[in-house]
Amino acid sequence: MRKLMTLVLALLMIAGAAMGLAGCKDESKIVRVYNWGDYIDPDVTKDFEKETGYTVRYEMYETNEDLYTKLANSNASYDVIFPSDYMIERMVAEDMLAKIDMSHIENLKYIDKEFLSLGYDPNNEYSVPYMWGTLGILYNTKMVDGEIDSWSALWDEKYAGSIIMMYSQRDAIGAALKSLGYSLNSMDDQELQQAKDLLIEQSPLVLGYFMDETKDKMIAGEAALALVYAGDAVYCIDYNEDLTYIIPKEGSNIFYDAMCVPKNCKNMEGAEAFINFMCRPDIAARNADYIGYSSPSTAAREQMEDGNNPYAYPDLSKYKLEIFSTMGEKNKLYDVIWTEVLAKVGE
Ligand code: N2P
Repeated sequence: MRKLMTLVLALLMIAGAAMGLAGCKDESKIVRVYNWGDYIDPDVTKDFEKETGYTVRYEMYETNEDLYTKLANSNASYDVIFPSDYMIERMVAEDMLAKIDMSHIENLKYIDKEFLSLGYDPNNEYSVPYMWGTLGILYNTKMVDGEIDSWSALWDEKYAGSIIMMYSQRDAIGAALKSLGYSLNSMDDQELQQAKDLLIEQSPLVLGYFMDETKDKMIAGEAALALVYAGDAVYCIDYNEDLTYIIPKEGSNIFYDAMCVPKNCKNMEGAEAFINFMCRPDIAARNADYIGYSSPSTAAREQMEDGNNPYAYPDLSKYKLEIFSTMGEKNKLYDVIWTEVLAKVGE
């Protein structure tokens, strides 16, 4: 009996050791990536794993503010994140990002110079451009009377229940500010108050505030108009030819999303390998073709099926476009306005 028990114990120990080995991967071979939803060709991460031997742990967020909150208020650690311009500016100011050794990003040479050293990272130390785009209105030409060219369409009572707003505070408040003729970066309390009132006034007309679900709803014809990023418009128009996209005449936002490394990353080498891979023209081309957003790499665009899509690559000189900058002291006011607006939509 004792012999049998010794054997069982020995077997248990071997099994335990094997499980331990399987459960505990070499940390230096793991790259933790935190990206927006629907913002990559999933096969690209698989190819990265095959080519480099790294394992990608991939998680997604919906907005810049969700990303910020996760990083600022939890112990979560990621190696690569994808904030937009104004959020990069805020994270640099709050010492949340690590400098990237750009000499390790060999494929940075394929990124067009005009996308480097922009205002949010003037010395090009913290960010590597990923995608860019504009904010505008996607609408269904069969559900809307005539052509639309103004933000006011999102406040038109004719379309009550058929208007989708974006679940993103800067974009929603930005659309309201622009339709009032103000800057997207207004720090004026009264202007911000008016923008809030305008969103509250609009709330009975709104089908909902959505992010990635907007695409399915617009493709299915469930709403007539939606506040979207151009990349999502490109994706939807591909599936439903009744849809079209405009940048309103009052002006709008142009955004730049880039790859960054949080200060508490655990694998800088893996982060650099991932970022470098994403800049390789064939990989950048596959990503941009898959998601519909605009690539900052001419070398990638030359390899794309949709590298000259008119909605993704408009003549920018025709539009009044502003880049978001961080709000500093006014970030709290934005949060308050946002909570009040969302509470009204739920009513
Ligand atoms: C993709 C979101 C893209 C982010 N679902 C635009 N800044």
